[in-house]
Amino acid sequence: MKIGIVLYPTYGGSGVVATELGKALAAKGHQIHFITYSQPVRLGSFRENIFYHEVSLTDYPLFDFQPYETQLASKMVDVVNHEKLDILHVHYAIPHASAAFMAQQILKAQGITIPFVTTLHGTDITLVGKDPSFEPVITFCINHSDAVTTVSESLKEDTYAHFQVTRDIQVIPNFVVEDAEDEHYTVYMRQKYASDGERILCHISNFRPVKRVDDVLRIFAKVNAVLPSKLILVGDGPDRYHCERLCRELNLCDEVIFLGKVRDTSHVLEMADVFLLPSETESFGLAALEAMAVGVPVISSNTGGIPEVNIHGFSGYLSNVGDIDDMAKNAIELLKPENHAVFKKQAKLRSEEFSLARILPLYEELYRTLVK
Ligand code: GMT
Repeated sequence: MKIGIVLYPTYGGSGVVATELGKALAAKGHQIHFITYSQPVRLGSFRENIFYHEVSLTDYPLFDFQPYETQLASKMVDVVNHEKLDILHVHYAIPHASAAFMAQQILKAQGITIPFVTTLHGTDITLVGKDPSFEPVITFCINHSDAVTTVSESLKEDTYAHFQVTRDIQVIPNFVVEDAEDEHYTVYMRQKYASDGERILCHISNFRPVKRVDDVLRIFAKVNAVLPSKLILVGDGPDRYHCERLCRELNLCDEVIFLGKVRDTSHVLEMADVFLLPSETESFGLAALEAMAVGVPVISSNTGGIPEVNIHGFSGYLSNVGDIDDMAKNAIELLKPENHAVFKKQAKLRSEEFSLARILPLYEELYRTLVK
C-alpha cells in the first residue's frame, strides 16, 4: 500500500509513534510518505520505501498567523495526486484531521476517493482539545474520519466523554521497537554519570506542567536522602528553568543531570534503574513503555492510560497524582537488590505485550478494510 502519514515532527510521543509506525510499515514493503513541516526527529537515515514531503509555510506580512492547515491540506492533495496514495493516516486531531477532511473533499471534487484514519494521542483530546474553541471542529473531524483510533481505552472513554462522538473508535495501543543494546557501552556510559553503588533514576518528557517534573525532583530528593543516587532528566520545555531552580533550592545540583533533548532515548534508559512518570494526565505514557522495554521498572501516577501499561506490583508501582511520599517509598522498595532484579524482568515481560509484531498488523488490517 502507499500510505501518507501526517504527524508532528517533534520529540512528542505522537510524532515518535507515527514515525516508528511508518518506518516499520516501510520495512514490510509499504511505501510511506511522511507529510509535515520539518524532518521528523526519529526518522533517522535514508531507508527504502520512505519519502518525506515538507510543508513549507508562506511568510507574508498579512498573516499574523501562518495558515498551516491550508498549506498542509494543499500538500496532502498534491501528494495523494502525484504519488497515487491509497490512504492517509493522520496523527493528532488538531489540525491534522480537519486538514485531511479538507484534502479529502478537494480530491473528491477531482474524482479521487481516499480514506483517512485519525489517531488520537491524548492532549488533542484531554488538554488542548477540551478547549471549547476547538470543540466543533474536533467533533466533526472525529465523526467524519473513515476510521478513528485511540492509543488506550482510557483515551477512548475521554473522547466519548468530552465530544459528541457518534461513531466507533478502535483502540490500538502504542508499541515499542526493540533496539539492540551494546552492554559494554551502557556500562561505560553509566560510569560517566554514577559511581558504583549509586542508583540512577530517570525521567523523560517535554517539561510541560502536565508532566509534574517538580514531583520528579521531590521524589528524587526523598530517595536520595536514603540511597546514594543520581537523577537523569531528558527533554526540554517550559518548566525546565523552574526545575533547575528547584534543584538549587533542594541542594541537588551535583546529583541531577539535565541532558536536554535526546533523539535516541533508549541508550539513556539503558543506564537507568528506575523511570519516574508522575504525570497529571497521560493517555498512554510511551516513555514509560520505552523504559520497560529495556528492563527499567516504572514509578508512576495512576492517571489516564498509564494503568493499561504499567502494572502495579509487577512492572513498577502506581500512586495517586501528587502523592510523592508514596512514589518515593515505592522507588526505595523497588530499588532493594532482591526486588529490583525481579521488577526488571517483569517490566521487560510486560513491555512485550506492546511489541511491534503484535500492534503493526492491527494498523495494516485497518488500512486494508478501508482501502478495499
Ligand atoms: O506527552 C505529551 O505531552 C506529548 C503528547 C503528544 O501528543 O506527542 O503525548 C501524548 O501521546 C503519546 C503517544 O501516543 C502518549 O504516550 C502520551 O501519553 C500522550 N500525552 C498525554 O496524554 C499527556
